[in-house]
Amino acid sequence: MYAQMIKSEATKEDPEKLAAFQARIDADDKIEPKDWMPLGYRKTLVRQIGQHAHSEIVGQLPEGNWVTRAPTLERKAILLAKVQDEAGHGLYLYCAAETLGVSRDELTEDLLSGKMKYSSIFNYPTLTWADMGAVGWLVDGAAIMNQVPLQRTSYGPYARAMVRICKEESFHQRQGYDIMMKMANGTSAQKRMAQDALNRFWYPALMMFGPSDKDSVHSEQSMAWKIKMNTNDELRQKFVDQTVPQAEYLGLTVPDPAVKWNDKTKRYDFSEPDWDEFFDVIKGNGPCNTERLAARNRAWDDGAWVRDGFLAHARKKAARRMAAE
Ligand code: FAQ
Repeated sequence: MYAQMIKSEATKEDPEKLAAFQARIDADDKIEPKDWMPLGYRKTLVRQIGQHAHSEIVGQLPEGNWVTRAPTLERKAILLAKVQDEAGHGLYLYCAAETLGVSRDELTEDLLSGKMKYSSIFNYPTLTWADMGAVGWLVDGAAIMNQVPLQRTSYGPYARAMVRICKEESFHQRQGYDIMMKMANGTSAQKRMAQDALNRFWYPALMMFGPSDKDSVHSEQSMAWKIKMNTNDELRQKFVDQTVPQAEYLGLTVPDPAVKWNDKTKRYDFSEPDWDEFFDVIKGNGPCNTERLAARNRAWDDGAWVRDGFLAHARKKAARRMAAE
């Protein structure tokens, strides 16, 4: 249905309509589902919101891996709540995408077939309990850095979904930092685990913001449409500036000898991630890509009986209603 809609809309767009649309964006008007919008705007939103939703859903897997092995009942309850929040975020985002004319089933099919992307970060493994701290602190920390500005994004349903998501993400980040505090101030073995988790998650967290600005394909147009509010490099720098002092407070070392406060720029200097690794991961060759997609495909197949049951029930109800009319 989405493909058909794109086809039928893919005629030359009226320059007057385009100019009026851009004027609304420039005036910080919110665009709502029934408003006219350029095809490219709609497509970009479906891509970005869809990828974001998939990231929330696939993002449950690395932490779900530790729910049964959390060290205390309290930690287990907190982690469980966090993972459930991520599922909720996925649902708000799929709903926002649906307002653009794409169905959740279509988006899910594109995730399961590998056609649509999800965040690179979730293709890295979570090897120890300290990784739960690093994920909350760094991964949710990077997610918030990106998503707080998206509360002002031009598409109304996306901006509104983001408000609630950001509130929950900030709790997630704090719970991650709390785990790191506990471990960094624990036994020397625990501190080593915390440092090891920081070592492994630092660069993948920096990659979450996307390729460097010179290699970003969509930033310029997405920023003109206020689908993105900042460039990838701007947000990455803000994240480094916020996170380095937090690592120092923990007594941990960021695994980059080039990290240094720059008095002239009033920012931290740091090394770029390995972009070859990033592009390889988003092509499907990261350490856990196969495992993650297999897990989501299994969940979809295992849930078929629930979907079939609901559909059969809905059909039966509709048939009864028609017979009564
Ligand atoms: N991973 O031209 P750009 C979370 C792709 S939520 C994979 O710069 P754009 C919560 C990009 O799609 C994390 N692919 O792209 C949580 C494009 O390829 P395409 C998700 C990436 O869209 C925490 C190509 O590279 N957050 O973590 C990545 O303008 C803990 C060129 O890049 C969002 O989705 C990447 N990291 O900027 C859950 C936020 N970066 O599509 C569980 C919304 C780039 O042409 C546990 N999204 N690519 O084939 C955005 O802000 C943007 O989409 C960016 C990328 C900034 C991610």
